[in-house]
Amino acid sequence: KITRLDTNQADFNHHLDGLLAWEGVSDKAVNERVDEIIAAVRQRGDAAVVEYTARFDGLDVADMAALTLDRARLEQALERITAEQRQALEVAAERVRLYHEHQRQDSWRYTEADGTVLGQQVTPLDRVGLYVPGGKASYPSSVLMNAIPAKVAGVPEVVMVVPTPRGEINELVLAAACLAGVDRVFTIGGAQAVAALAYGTETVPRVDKIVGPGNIYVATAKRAVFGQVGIDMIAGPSEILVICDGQTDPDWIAMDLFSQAEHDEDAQSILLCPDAEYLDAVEASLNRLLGTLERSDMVRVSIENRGALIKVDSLDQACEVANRIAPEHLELSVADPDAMLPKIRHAGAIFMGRYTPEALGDYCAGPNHVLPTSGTARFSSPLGVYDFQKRSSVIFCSPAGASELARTASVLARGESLTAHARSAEYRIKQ
Ligand code: HSO
Ligand code: ZN
Repeated sequence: KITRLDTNQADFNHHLDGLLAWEGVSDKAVNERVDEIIAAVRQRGDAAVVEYTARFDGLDVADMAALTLDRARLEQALERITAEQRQALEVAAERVRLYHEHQRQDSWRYTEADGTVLGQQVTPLDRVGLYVPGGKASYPSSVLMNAIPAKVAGVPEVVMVVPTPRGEINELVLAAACLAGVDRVFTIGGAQAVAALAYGTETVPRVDKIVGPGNIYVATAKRAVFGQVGIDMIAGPSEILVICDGQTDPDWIAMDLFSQAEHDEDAQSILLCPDAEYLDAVEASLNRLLGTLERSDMVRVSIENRGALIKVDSLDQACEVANRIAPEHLELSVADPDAMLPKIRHAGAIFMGRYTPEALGDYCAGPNHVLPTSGTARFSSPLGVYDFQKRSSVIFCSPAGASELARTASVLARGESLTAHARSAEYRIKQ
């Protein structure tokens, strides 16, 4: 049974907090294992990666060459999938590319009256590593969402790692990598793959940033190598919050809630609506449709443990609750979503109206599906081109400008007792 709440019940805030609570996993035993693996890869490079791959993925190969796929192999994957799958991947890739083109930041500069030029130079990262999980959570759509923004940013080399337990390769993942412009793939995974990307081995090139989701070993390894390389956010379980005015087909809303629940037993699906009878109708739809799902066992756990149907007083109040939750995905399944939009301050992605289920955004609308989870939409943004670009400040003083600035710098430097700073500036003062 799904949790039912009402914002008017006395202990509502307490219940909501309990529902939202989610501990970012950090496990001492896992930390130790991961540190060991990272140390081994740093010391012994390829040999350690090959050993761990044999042990964890049951892949007995002689060397890293056997775990390397080049562009030709990726193109082969495009030939192996069905024409329908290829076309769908192509449509998605193109739409994601077009959307992200809008995010590209350009360098800028301006010139002051005395001729001094100030600006910002934007450059892409040199090399990015993309982690793709193996097994059930190996999503071709995530390959597109991670690799395309990097390529749009102008990253010359995107290196992907994906574990292939017992040699099982997901051709759709490779085909997506091909379309997204991934340059090289290594069929390795786990903490050993993260370590190889962070420090480099004889075969795996050292990258500047590692992105992409993974299990607890991967997340722990990413945390451990942060600083040596950049990382994206460490994602928590997926979440959806739906605000409905009570006029959308309840089956549609039920399935939208299920679509998050089927990702993970810890995934969270919540519905806010001012109409209690409508909540009854959605609950009936949930109960009727649950058994028809492929992953009904997982969905049931997720819905029963972390799902909720919440009666609110008004759509305005729903917006307030939404801002408190700061959900990863927010559906505004209402007649006039544009009127509500200005009231939403914290959400990773906002899906407007009855015809914009999250699933369309997950695959092919265009915006990124890598979004801030667990309330972090309060301070962070979807993965984007800007995550693969960095900025350098540019300062070009004219002689006249330097002379003026030096007077200010000199005073401040002497105030800090840094006389070399002061004298360095003073040399530029025109006598
Ligand atoms: N909803 C997931 C993304 C995804 N959905 C991939 C399907 N495939 C991110 O929250
Ligand atoms: Zn999804």
